[in-house]
Amino acid sequence: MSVLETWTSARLALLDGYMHPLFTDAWPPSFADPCRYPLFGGGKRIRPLLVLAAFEAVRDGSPDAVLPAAAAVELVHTYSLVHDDLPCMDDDDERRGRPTVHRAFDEATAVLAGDALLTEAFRVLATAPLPADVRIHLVEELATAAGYLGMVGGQAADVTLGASIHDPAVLERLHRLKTGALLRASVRMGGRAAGATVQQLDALTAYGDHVGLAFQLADDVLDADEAEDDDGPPSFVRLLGVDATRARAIELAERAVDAARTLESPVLEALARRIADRDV
Ligand code: GRG
Repeated sequence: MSVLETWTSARLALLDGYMHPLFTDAWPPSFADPCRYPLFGGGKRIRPLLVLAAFEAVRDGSPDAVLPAAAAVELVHTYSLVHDDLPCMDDDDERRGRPTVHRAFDEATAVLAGDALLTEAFRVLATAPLPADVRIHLVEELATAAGYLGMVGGQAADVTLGASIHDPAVLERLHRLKTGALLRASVRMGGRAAGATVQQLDALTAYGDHVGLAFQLADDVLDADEAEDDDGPPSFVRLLGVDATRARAIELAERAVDAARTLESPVLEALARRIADRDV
């Protein structure tokens, strides 16, 4: 096992231990199922791993105090996928090789499960064993990245502009919000929870900016087949081609690696490379 794999499996076990009791008590009892189904449905947990890696880049010792923040970003990410799959958005029948939540349950239940996942993120974050002023900053980071000024804004741009985008700079702006903002916030939240200095937070922010866009470029490379379909979503592969899109992802990952080096974090370095060159 590589150093990254060893680190990742230990952190995923901690995270799972923290997240497993979520959405167990419910009334009606059946409402726990559509909430747990996407949350424990095979996600890669990239965002919480970034929270933990950023925290550990700044502070030695146990990462227990940051587990609620790591869970919170995964909860927001999971809600976004549930709502993105709905008939009124992408109308997808499958995600991660299984029926989407509205297919496995029904549409109203999927809307409500997404709502519950999003709201639970902020309840969990508020319970983190961190000083109150730090928790407030984390709430602000997550709300900004997830909402009007971040992921939801990016999704609104996607819904509104969609296939009319022909300029890579416009597509980049959209994706810096739609997918990049939550990844960037993940590293910033880890850093802020650990008490990062201004310099450390700047390095983490640069890292998060580069990794946030590299993630989407890599996603477009993975979905390169869709770019050949005239009705497919706007993508970097369609505008730049596969080779240039992959090259840009690698270039951004190397810039993230430079930022990780200033933080002396081999885990952040390895994560940046893995995100830009992933095969799932
Ligand atoms: C509906 C408010 C609202 C927002 C949706 C992020 C987003 C906005 C939609 C996701 C659409 C999508 C599939 C974008 C491609 C990049 C992406 C976020 C992929 C999924 O993330 P992974 O690979 O997912 O981290 P897993 O399955 O590992 O959790």
